[in-house]
Formats: sequence, C-alpha cells, structure tokens
Amino acid sequence: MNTQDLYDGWTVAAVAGPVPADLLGRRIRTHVPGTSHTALLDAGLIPDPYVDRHEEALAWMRRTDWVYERDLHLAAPAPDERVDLVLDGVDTVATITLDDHVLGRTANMHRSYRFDVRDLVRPTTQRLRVALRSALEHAEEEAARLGSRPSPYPQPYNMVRKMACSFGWDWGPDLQTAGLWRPARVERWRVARLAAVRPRVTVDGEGTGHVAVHVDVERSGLPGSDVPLVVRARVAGAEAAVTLSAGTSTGVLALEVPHAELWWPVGHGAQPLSELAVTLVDPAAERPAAALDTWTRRIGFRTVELDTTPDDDGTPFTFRVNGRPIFVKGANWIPDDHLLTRITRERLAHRIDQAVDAHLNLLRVWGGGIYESEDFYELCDERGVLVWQDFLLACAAYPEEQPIWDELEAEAREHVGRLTPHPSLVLWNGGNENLWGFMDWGWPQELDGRTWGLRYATELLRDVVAELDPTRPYADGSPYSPGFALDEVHPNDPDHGTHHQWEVWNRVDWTVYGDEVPRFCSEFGFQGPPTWATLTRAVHPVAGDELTKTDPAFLLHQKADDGNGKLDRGLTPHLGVPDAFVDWHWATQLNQARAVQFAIEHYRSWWPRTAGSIVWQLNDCWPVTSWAAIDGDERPKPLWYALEHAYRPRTITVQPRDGRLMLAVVNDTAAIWQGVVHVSRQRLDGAVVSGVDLGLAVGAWSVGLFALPDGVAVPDDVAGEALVARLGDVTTVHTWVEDVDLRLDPQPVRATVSPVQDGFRVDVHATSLARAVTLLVDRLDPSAVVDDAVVDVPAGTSVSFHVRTQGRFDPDALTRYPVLRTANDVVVAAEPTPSPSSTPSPTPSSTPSSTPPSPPTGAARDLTQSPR
Ligand code: BMA
Repeated sequence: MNTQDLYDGWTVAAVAGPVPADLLGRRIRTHVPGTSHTALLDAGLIPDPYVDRHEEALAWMRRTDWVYERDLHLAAPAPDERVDLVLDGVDTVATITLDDHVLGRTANMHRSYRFDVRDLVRPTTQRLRVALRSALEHAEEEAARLGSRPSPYPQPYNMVRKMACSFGWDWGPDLQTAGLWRPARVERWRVARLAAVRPRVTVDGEGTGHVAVHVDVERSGLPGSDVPLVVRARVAGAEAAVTLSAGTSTGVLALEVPHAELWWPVGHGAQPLSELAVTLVDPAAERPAAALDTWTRRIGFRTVELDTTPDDDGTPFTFRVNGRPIFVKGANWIPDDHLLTRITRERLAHRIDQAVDAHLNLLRVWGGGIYESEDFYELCDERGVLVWQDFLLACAAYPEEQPIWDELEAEAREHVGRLTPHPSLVLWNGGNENLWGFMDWGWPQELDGRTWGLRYATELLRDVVAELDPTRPYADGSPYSPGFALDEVHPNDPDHGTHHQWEVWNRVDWTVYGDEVPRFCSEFGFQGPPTWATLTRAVHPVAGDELTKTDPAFLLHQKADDGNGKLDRGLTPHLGVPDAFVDWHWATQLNQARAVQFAIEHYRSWWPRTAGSIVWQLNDCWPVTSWAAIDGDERPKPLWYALEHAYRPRTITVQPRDGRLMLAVVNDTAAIWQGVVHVSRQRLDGAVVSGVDLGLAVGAWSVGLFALPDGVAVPDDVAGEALVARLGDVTTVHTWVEDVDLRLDPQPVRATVSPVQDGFRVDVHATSLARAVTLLVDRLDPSAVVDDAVVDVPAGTSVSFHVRTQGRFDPDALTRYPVLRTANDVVVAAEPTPSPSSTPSPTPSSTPSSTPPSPPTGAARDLTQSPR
C-alpha cells in the first residue's frame, strides 16, 4: 500500500449563486481538509463569521456553488496495480471528476468515498475537480420531490445527509460550509487490501479476553488477485491466522487472552489498552513476509451491558461495565468548532481533559453533529470516558425514501465498523428526539401519512448494529422507553428508559427538576452566557456603547427561542434580574451553574433508581450564550465548576424525602465512606443555633440517606439561617429559601492576594455566609485560570483560590468587584417572590403524556438572511 496525501495544491472558487462580484470565479489557493469558509477566512477574503454580525453578512455562502480543483501527476500503474482516489469526507453534494470523466456523485457528508481511477491515469498532468452544489438548494429540491417533513428550523436539514447543525441550531451559527472536510489521498495497491477490520471484544466469566476479528478484504480485480490470502492478527501475546481462499473476501480470526487486564471507565479502574495488529499477506508472493496491507488499533478488554429489565419502578436504563452497574456522570457533546476542519487532536484532548477534570465519565455524541474523528475516540479510550454515539438524526422527521435510506445505511455500516475497536464506545443510539417529535410536535398531521424515520430507529440502524457489532447495546432513540411501542408508553416517560427534561428552561423553574425521578436523564440543561473574555472578543457594542443584552450582535449570539426572556424569568425567583449588564452576565452564569448542579445532586441522590445524568451540553462550537459548561473559546464557565462539584466521587447534599430533609451521602468510589458528619443550623453570621453529629457509613458505589433531626432541619428564621454539614473536607451548605429571600450581607468576605510561582493565591474569609464565591479571572487576563469557583463559604471559614496567570494587572483587582463575585452582591431588590420554588410561568410540571412539551428549539425564528 502506497499512499500519496493530497493536502496541498488545491484551489477553491465560488462559481455560482449570490456571490459578491469580486469573489465570483476567483480561485483561492487552499488545502484539504478544508471548506469554503476556512479557505476564504485564511485568504483574508471574509470576516470572521464568529464575530459580531458577520454570520448574517455571510449568508450568501449558503446558496453558493463551489469548485475545488488541483492537478494530479500520477505514475502509470503496473499491470497488477490499483490506483484509488480516496476522499474521507465530502461536504456534501458533489460531482467528482478526473479530467472529463465523472468519478462519482455524492450527497452524504458522513461517508468516505473511494474511486478506482487506474484506467483513467494518463502520462500528462491531470485535473481533479470536485464541484459542490449548495447543500441547502439540494435539500430544498429533495423536500419538493419527496414532500417536506417537519423539522424545528426553517431549513430542511433533514433532506440531506449533512451535519444537521450546519444549518444553524439553538446554540449554533448557520454557515453551511462546503468542501473536502476530511483528508484526500491516492492509494496504490496490489492484489488486495484490508477494507474493514472489526474486532469484537468480549471477556468471559473466567476473565479470558476474546477478540473475534472480522475482516473484509477488497481484491483488486486485476490479474493475480483471485488467490488465497492470509490474514494474521496479534494482540497481547495471542496470535491467530486465517486463510481466505480464492473467491472469498471475508474471514474471522479468534484470539484469546487469558487473564486479560480489564479496561474501566474513569473513576472505576485503569484503562489498559493493547495493540491489535492485523496484516494481510499473499502467501504466494515472492516475499510473502511483506504485507499487502496492515491495520493497527488499540483495544481494551471490557464487557458492556445495558440493563432494561422492567422492575417495580418501571424500566431502568443502567449501564454495566465488567458487570458493575455504573452511575453515568455525563454531558452531551456537540462538534467542538462549527468549522470542523479546525478541530485538532490537541483541542479535543483539552476538552476531554476538562470533562475528566469535572469527574465526567461519559460523553454523548449528539445526533445533530458528526461521527467524531479517530482522535476523539482514542482520547476517550485513553482517559476512560465512555462514549454514547447517536446515529445522525436529530429533532426532525426523516424520509425513509431513497436515496436517504441507502445513504443512512452506508454511513451506519461505515461508522459502526470503524468504531468497533474502541472500548470507550458503549452505546449506539438511533437518534435524538425523533420519537418524541413524532408523538408531541404535531408531526402526524403535517406528515399526512408520509414516512418520518421510525423504521430507521426500529429496523435499519438496529439491524446494522446487530449484524456488525452485536457486542454493543443499541437504543432506538433518546428519549426512549425500551420495550414499548410509541402508543403504549410515551418515549419521554421518566419511569421508562431515557428522559429529556426540557420543561425546565422552556417553561418552569429549575427547582422542578426535583419533582420527578427519571430512570436516566439524557438531556437537561440551562443557558448562560460565555465568559466575559470570550463574549467581549466576539461581540462588540454598537459604536462605543456599553454592551447590553439587547445589542443586535449579542442577540445574534443567542439563538434560543426567547432566550433572554427565559434567562430573566429563570433568574427572578433565585437572584432577581440585575440591571447592569456586568451583573446580569454574572447572575445568569451563576443561575445556570446552580440549576444544573441542583438537577445532578437530585439525580445522584436517587441512584440506583436513576442511573445516569447527561447534561446538555459540555461544549460550544462558537462564542454564544448557550447551555454549555465550556465556551467556544475553551474557557470554563461557572457551570463547569458546578459540574466539578456535583460530579465529585464523594459528595453530600441535602435532599427532601417524604416531607423531611435528608442528608444524601453519595459514595461513587470502591471504598466504604464512613465518619462523623457534623451538621449545624446557624445564623448567616455563623452563630450556631443547633448542632448534631451523625455517625454514618456508606458502602462502595452507593448512596446513603440519613434523616436530619428537627433541631437542624427546621429553621426558626428561614431568611436568616443556613444548614452546614461537614464530613472531612466535604462541606455542604443548605438554605431554606432562595438568595433573593435571604438577608444576605452584600459584602460577606475579606480577601487577600499573594503571589505564587505561577500566579496568585487569593484567600477569602467569610464574615457572613458568602454564597457562590467566584473569581472571574478572565476579566483581568483572558488566559488566566482559577482552580475553583461557585464555592459557598460559611461565616467564620476561609477558602483559597489558586489563579494561574502570566497577565500583567494589579493583583488587588482579584479581590474586588467585578472579579471577585458572590451571589450576595448580585441579589437585587426584586419583587418578593410568592414561594421559594415559584415557577416563572404558570404551566405546571407534568408527565409528557398529559402535557405535551413543545419543540425544544426556536422553531419560529428564521435564521436565514438575504445575500449581501
Ligand atoms: C435538545 C437538544 C438540542 C437542543 C437542546 C436545547 O433538544 O437535542 O436539539 O440544542 O435541546 O434546546
């Protein structure tokens, strides 16, 4: 196998559509992987689409046709030599030609393509051309041909196999790239090549690892290729070989590894990986030792099961890895940059490290994005981060007609096969919110009998996983009630399988999270703006004014339907709505952090009935106000720190049960957790009203619930007291009313700063209960990082923050407004609230069967802008 990478030497040109005159037909030098937007950006021909309102100014690119071209100099093939052009990713609707021969047409960004060009090789310079049509116009034509299908956004993203969020989402820009988004190369090979290698890894009851290596070869079809071939495989000292007789092209090798060292999710054990090497040889060749082709990946030995056996509470959704039930501490993952070709391994590693540092053990690759790169899954393998992979269907009805059916099957086969080696991958999921959409978003009327994709979930994708990778569980969708037809049990029923909780955020206050006990919450979340440094890099106020939340540029970076309205209504019962933008920015970030932490603590307290919590969402794809914990410039928002607290292996929270307050002591570790927890009811100034010591012991991987005696659980003065529980270095603070209803001291801390080797230490001493103490360090130095945030500090106690920074600023600024913040300083004189858990809208929370949720997105918001 001889490979020539086609990175260099390309040009791209906008050839048709509403193209600005100075760009029409102009050839721009570029490289592959790349797309329209990155090429023009690199050449300085368009402004940064992530800044200000440039997204609108670039709307013309959505209806533009593009041509990628380059020369090829190909040596004449030997009589037995194949010459293939391989395109790992075409975005999206393309005609590919070599000189004037059409090699093929594509309409699926989620597949790779291989063209046999051997017979087309000429001794001259040849022209490789990829002509790309506007995917939007193609999708519109498909909608006209097949009949449109409901989707929550104006553009028919469900009519073409292109990343759904290419067309805009409630957290993403509508840019619609076109190009060659994965590597391109020429491969020259003889006799045969390894077309697919699918190791199925299992571990038996004796601890022996089994690897069934399923191999597909492609024979060249040229003289001498229909010969017996040998495939060899090697892993961890075990070896096997199989002969593929002439005329056959598939085989299975069985490897056995006694006493295989087990791969575990992070927090549960180590992540040993073993190299699996597969070689293809022609035993009759002159040098049979020389392989025709080789393939290596690192695999891990582990088992995975998904327990959905009905029980007294409904239908669980519990992952078991190596037999151990795992509480999933997860987050949803979206593409880490809307301009996909800029996502490097380093960027992914940073993001996944941030996930691990917040104690996450699972990422769900959401169905409106992409099948991620090898880098992503390798990094997850190395770090023990479980991966739940959606098939790429999201929030819409999808036609089951051709060519969509075959395209989806082809991409599913490719990626299910490709990802088999990765121990991190534990679930294939048939799509995001499509089953729910059919039930509740008015689709049946709109569809009027047309197909919507049910058979993808229940037949096609299920069958592909069963055929190619039966070692992995499959779910029809998320949310989904396993074992039930749609008309038997609602797919979003919290008692059965997975649940998405979007009543909170869309309609009701976040305290409503506590009103239901889902078996597995695979989406829930709350918005907050990006960090100040990210926001002010990307969004500038009009003509020197102060930035406001109604600035047009700010609003273009807030894609949610009534996003600011929901933020404000969400603030009202907790912190009030501050007037000054600087305070509103902090308050909304804090409220986001609090909302999600509240939900996670509630879900964890219900383990094992609730077996997982997957926050919407870990990351962003550009600078935007969104549900993300880490913003588009990779900075952690206060929510990230709240995740770090809420997902700690050991944590204590105060939870209601049957009208009483309990201590929920969560022990997600292998060792028993025992000790004496000191609980006190104290005034905000620290004076202890009542105290008690409780001896407790909580077994490994479990939760203990301990009733709090009335002396500490029942306040005399709800507005002036707090409960503080301490066990070793774990402290939790509970109040009976919201911050707006507490008599919080607006200046509850004294802070001092001292230099340390890589920055500063900031010591904060609370003279009165200080809530959510946070240093917004990016305000002083965009690259500064602080080790903790959103910390409740009881009166009379102290906390130290470590600030890593190279920035030059007055260190005392770290101890002052607007860098040092608390909830105390933001609580404004709001209208007194009727009750601490009052909801921002009158809609009561209810089960989905009685109150249908509306679409999750800004359905009515037309993001399309007219061309310039
Ligand atoms: C869920 C996700 C996304 C969306 C998010 C926030 O429905 O699947 O579609 O971005 O909610 O609205």
